Amino acid sequence: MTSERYNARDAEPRWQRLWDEQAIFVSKNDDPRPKYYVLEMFPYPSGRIHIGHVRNYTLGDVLARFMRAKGFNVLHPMGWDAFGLPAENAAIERKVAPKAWTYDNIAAMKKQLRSIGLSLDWSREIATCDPSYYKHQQKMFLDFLRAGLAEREKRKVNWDPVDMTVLANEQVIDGRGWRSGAVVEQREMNQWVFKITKYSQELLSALDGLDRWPDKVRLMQRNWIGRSEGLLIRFALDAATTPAGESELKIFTTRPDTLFGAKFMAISADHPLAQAAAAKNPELAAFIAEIKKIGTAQEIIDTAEKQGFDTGIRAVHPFDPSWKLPVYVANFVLMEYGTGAIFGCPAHDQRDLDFVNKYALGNTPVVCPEGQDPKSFVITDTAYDGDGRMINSRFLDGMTIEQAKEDVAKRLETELRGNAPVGERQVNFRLRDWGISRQRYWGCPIPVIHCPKCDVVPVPDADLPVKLPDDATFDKPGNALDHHPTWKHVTCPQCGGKAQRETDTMDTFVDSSWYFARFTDPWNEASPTTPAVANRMLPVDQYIGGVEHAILHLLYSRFFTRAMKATGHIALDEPFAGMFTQGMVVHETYQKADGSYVQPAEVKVEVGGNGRRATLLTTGEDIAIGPIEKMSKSKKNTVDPDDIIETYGADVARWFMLSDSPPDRDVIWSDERVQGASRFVQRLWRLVNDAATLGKAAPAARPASFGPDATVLRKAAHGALDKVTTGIERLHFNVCLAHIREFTNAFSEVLQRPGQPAPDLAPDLAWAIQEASQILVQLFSPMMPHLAEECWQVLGQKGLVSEADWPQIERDLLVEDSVTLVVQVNGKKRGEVTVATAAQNPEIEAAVLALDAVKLALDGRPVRKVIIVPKRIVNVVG
Ligand code: ANZ
Ligand code: ZN
Repeated sequence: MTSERYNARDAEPRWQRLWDEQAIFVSKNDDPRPKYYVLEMFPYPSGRIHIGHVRNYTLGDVLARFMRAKGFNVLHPMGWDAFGLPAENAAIERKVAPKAWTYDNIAAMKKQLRSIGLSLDWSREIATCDPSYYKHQQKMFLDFLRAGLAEREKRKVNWDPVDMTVLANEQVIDGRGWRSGAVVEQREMNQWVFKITKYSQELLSALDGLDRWPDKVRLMQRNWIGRSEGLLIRFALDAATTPAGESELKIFTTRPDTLFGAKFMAISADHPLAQAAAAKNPELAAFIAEIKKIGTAQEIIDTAEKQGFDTGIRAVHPFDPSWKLPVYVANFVLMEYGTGAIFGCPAHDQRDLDFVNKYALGNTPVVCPEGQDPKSFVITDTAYDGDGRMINSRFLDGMTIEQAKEDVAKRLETELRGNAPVGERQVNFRLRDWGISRQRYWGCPIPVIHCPKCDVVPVPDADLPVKLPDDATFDKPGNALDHHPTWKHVTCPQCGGKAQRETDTMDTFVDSSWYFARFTDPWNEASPTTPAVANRMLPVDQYIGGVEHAILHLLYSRFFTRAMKATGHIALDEPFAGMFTQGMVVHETYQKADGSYVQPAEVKVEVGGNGRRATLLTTGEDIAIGPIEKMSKSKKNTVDPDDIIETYGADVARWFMLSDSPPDRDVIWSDERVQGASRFVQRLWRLVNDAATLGKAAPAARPASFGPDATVLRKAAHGALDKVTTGIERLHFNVCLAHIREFTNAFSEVLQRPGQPAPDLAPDLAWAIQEASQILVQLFSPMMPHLAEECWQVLGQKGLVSEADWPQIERDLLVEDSVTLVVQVNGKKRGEVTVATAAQNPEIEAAVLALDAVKLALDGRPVRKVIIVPKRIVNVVG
């Protein structure tokens, strides 16, 4: 028996080296076994692994190791999402080249990842900033261009005049650039877009088949795609009131039933009619300039105060030529959705109601909730968007909303003006085409050339990759590719004349939209994928990552897979068969009296009579313990994975991450609990060592029969094996860990029974101990692989536990031999009774009547009847 402590610091690097040398996690594409592809979202090489990464990769690693043991050809690769703005910022602030900065970070983080003991196939490592990767991305861009899936389009963009770049909506904060603080302008610019909207319906419909995705993620995608069924209506305009004799205004509505509640029309500031009216009306022009300042971000538009300007133009109600509606330019109507024009029905739309209340246009309810008296039903501040019957609506009165929608659609569809119908059913999607142009250096160059004669000319395939220049400078704002003295100047591949390269690079979301496919054959230099291999290894069976990527990254990847299919690189639609979104790692915050934050490592927390109290280690001053929040640099509530691994070892960090909460929930980092995990490691180590010594007495052959002690142990072992197996399959890792602890307790109990010194240990028990210790080690090996390897050796096993087959469950041992029944007296629950499964009714009856609770409840009355519902309830009638 050992008294030595398990030394993680010695053991962990040793096993990591061995796994590496023997290349046991490298998967071969020609492996005949069934494949299983586990993927965690690849990291951005910021320079350091954070604790969220440790959680993400540990979750994936448990599954990868388990599936390997189950006999699958597991693909578990890792790479780097390596393009992006931080590298350029480092270049500006620290004068290091983005490439050098990125590769230094990759080296540092790779070392950190190795220290976690992940079962990764590093032979497939890719970095998206490497020309050997982005070359293929450029090839696919050209394929998409030829297939009509990429286009150049004039778009309204957020332009930061100081940083001289286009900003994403998320980078515009209160109308200003997130870095420069400059007021953002709206500009029309030529942008490259991917035609994701060609797949709107398909991307929506296919969500139904993704049954191993979280419902909330599917819902988020559904809402983002935003399908609406409605009616396109051509309103006639009173030509006398229009700026240039315009005669109609097209609107899109999902509520044609509410037409009789219309109070106004509203058009977007970018609508041609608004522009035409503004040309003749300086006040309107000024109003338009003002409202355009708030940017294109949806949230801002949704929350901004509703504002409008009456253009003087009048529209005619489609069911009543004498009914005129004023046409406003309004800040809440977007040009990019529907037709950029609406009719407003304030009683049943909150935005419209806010609007009429501001401009005193009134409202008329046209839908009355069931059970309300139409005469007294009024709307003041809250629009009613629920169900009901039509009122104040002439021929629609009394209909349901659905009936009214149908009636209006039928009437307007068949009514002609000119020779076109006034109404037309239409399906609209919120989803917009994906603008991928970024005016940045550190991204994948878009492989086209602009020629004054030939216009846009694709770079010939043979000239790929279009490589980034290594000698860009970052001493002035704007795009370093554009400033570069020579890079963009080229000859046109078509006419041989002077031409210029495109200096926009691709949105970094493009890089991450196909890396999972590249991993299947990263060695192919000629094409992005080897279709036969990609089709066999994909889809990813289990993808794991943060919910912050639930919309864009996953949607773009789903689009890209379809676009790759359309261009012959792949033959499937959905890249991720299973998706799992993990929770965050959160931690208490600590603040000094002056409000400044201090790090957990600087604080001592004690538990005393008045609860927990914190003091600063250096000065002893009191520290306020603040709320538990997501780990962030600004709140300083971070823990450094390196420190944790250095102090406790990777296995402890892994075990802790898995143990405390379900993987999809947040986990609260707690030093006390990490120490608990550390104690458990030592406990397992002692238990396995003790068991190894006792197990030596086991006979080579399996005993013909087992006594009671051996049977108890074997049941505990196989019960745990069964539960942990299904637990891992369902990703209920915290539950698995609880079962492993339970089994450990049961095992220790058996070993601590007195009177069993090793020499006269019964052979059947010795055999059961040996079996149980092997099962135990295998059960925790996916979570704590280093400790498991060390224990595996102690048990005298040949080879690596990382390569061992998952143990076989003996189902006979899972049959419960006792059942627990609920005991009632006169129908009221009074207790429970546990009896042998085989017990007959008289035996059960006797056990029940012997219960104190039953005697008490009967209170001396005689028993009239005992009703037994097998395996469930016993009811005593008295
Ligand atoms: C009249 C109406 C009455 C409307 C009512 C709603 C409620 P979803 O479901 O998102 O498709 N709309 C149409 N185009 C718009 C635009 N470019 N900018 C802002 N709003 C626009 O929303 C469709 C509804 O949003 C349409 O139906 C229209 O207002 C508005 F009681 O028409 B509705
Ligand atoms: Zn040319």
